[in-house]
Amino acid sequence: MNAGTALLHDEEMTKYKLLWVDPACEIEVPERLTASHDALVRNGLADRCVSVPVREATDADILLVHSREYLEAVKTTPDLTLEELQEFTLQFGDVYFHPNIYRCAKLAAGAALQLVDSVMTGKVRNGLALVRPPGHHSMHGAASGFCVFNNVAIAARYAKQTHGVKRVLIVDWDVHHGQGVQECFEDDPGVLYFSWHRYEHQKFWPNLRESDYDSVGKGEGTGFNINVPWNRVGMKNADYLSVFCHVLLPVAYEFCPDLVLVCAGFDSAIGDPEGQMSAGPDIFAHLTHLLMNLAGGRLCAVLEGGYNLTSLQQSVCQTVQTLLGDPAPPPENLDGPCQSALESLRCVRAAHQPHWSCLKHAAELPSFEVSTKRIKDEEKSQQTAGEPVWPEPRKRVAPPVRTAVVLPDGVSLPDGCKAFSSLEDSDPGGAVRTLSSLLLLVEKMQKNEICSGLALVSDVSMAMMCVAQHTAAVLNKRALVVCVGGSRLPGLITEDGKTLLVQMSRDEADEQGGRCFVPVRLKKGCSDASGFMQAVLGLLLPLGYQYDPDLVLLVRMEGSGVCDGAWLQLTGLLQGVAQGHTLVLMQKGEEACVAPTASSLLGDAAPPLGPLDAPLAEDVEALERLRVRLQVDWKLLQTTAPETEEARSADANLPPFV
Ligand code: X5A
Ligand code: ZN
Repeated sequence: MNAGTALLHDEEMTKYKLLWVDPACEIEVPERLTASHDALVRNGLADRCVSVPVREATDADILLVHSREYLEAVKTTPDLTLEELQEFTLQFGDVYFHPNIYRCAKLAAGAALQLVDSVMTGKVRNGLALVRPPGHHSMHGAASGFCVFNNVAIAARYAKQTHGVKRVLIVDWDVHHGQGVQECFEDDPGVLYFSWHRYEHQKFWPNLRESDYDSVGKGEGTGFNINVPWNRVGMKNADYLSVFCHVLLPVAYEFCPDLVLVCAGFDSAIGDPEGQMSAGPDIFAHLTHLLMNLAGGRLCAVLEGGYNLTSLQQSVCQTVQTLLGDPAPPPENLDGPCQSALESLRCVRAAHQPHWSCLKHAAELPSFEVSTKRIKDEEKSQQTAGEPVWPEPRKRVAPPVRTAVVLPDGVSLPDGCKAFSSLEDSDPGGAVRTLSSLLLLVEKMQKNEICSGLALVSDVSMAMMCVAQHTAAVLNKRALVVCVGGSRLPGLITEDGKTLLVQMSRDEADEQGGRCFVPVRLKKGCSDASGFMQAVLGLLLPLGYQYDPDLVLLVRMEGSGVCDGAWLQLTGLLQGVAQGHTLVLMQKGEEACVAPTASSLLGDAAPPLGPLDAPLAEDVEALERLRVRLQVDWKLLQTTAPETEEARSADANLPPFV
């Protein structure tokens, strides 16, 4: 079972604040930390975490990233007078100093290091460090944007040096560009830095040319820096998810990190005065979940920004509850990405197309000028829309039973699972009993009494058909049926829109599919992990998110050929939809797969797949054709904006918060 979630917090880090008037800095307040921590306590989440003490970063730790001169300069600040502090602050941008900030900055960086130690030694699986000051803006020789030491950059260097980590992925979902992190690792192929950020064609702070999509890294590190500029405010859940599915995740899986660090800023959530975005706090459950099967689950999140205290605490709770392994809530308001997001998506994919084989088929840079007319449109729509309001996220209740299994006699019960059966005596182990157990299991999943299920059956196609029909016709619920392997399927799936069937299998007869049937045909079937993952990340996940099913029925056909690693990634990732209500059906004879699948359903991370090779060119082309055909109905599959003037100005007519 998963080894727990660390929470790092120390009241000392609330003990500095802005001592003079500076409108640019007044939002960075001690209450950011107290509100976040109080919310975790109030929701019973802090108690479920392993509390890890914070320490001060040493000079040697800080010098991993910063210059000696800068460190020595910061060391003088505790003894400065108020006037001298103000004077000292003036040499940097959008930051303030305080007599106690040096101490807090050492604790913030030290907290990140303690978290890395806890995760790398296996004391915990993952964790969150609640820290102030934040870190991602601070540079080799300068403070910036409320940041003094670059907590996450120091943690990445430290992980490489102390724990022999070879590849670190840094995901910066803060709404600002972590230019300090970019600067630090620009030429380092061992650290893949991903950042999305409000940019507005360089009109938003820190207003840097090098925050744009075409800064892809330098020298050896070319391709290992990914910037996604948001050129409009008001980005929503769909915009964020589509960038994860079509850029970050494919590249991250190809890179195969040993450790994931998150610059966890929550100013990218709705209500934040800096970000002005419209993604709900619930999106952080999904962003977190989608990263939790990388690096064997080794994920360290470190707080960066987040200035609306309500939005901040809700987002922090969503993140921690997901780290703890609770199923994610259904994502709200998933329409398609907006035109501006699609334009950014296309640019990023085009810029990285030479560097990542998962992007080999990405469209080229748009032929039109990306910025000129757009800026005028944006100026028009920058009227203030008032404070956005959003509902408080629903309380996420984990069902009393996590994973129930229906197994034939003689197959041992995997640790942590509950044996499940509909009847106590008649026909034990028989086909009828197995089926009635499955139907009852699905009903209990829909009542949220059981989260997920696993069954080993003698006729997997028949079981799939029965469960799918029952779910649609009797329970009146929507099922996403994912069929791994197998040949041509009987016409089982109803055309009532209650069932969406995706079949991933070997290239066979040319089948068109339809609205309810998506045949994903791969040359080598499911045995090629690269092609398989490409299909899962770029096609199946966005489809699943957009379809928003009540149940995922994951069917492993006999002789599917899927490799264990890819199968477990699929099982893990799919639990992000349908609130983790996944029922896995496997054919008798696949006993060896029961325990690892059960472990994934229980919330354990899948083992890393290893760096992925390039998928077969024909598979890439086939998937691309399928994506293009389906994107008409499923907008989350879009990766480019239509190049018409009409479509391009569509966003500008929307009020900022919809
Ligand atoms: C960590 C962070 C924001 C700085 C904004 C300056 N910094 N205008 O979110
Ligand atoms: Zn920020």
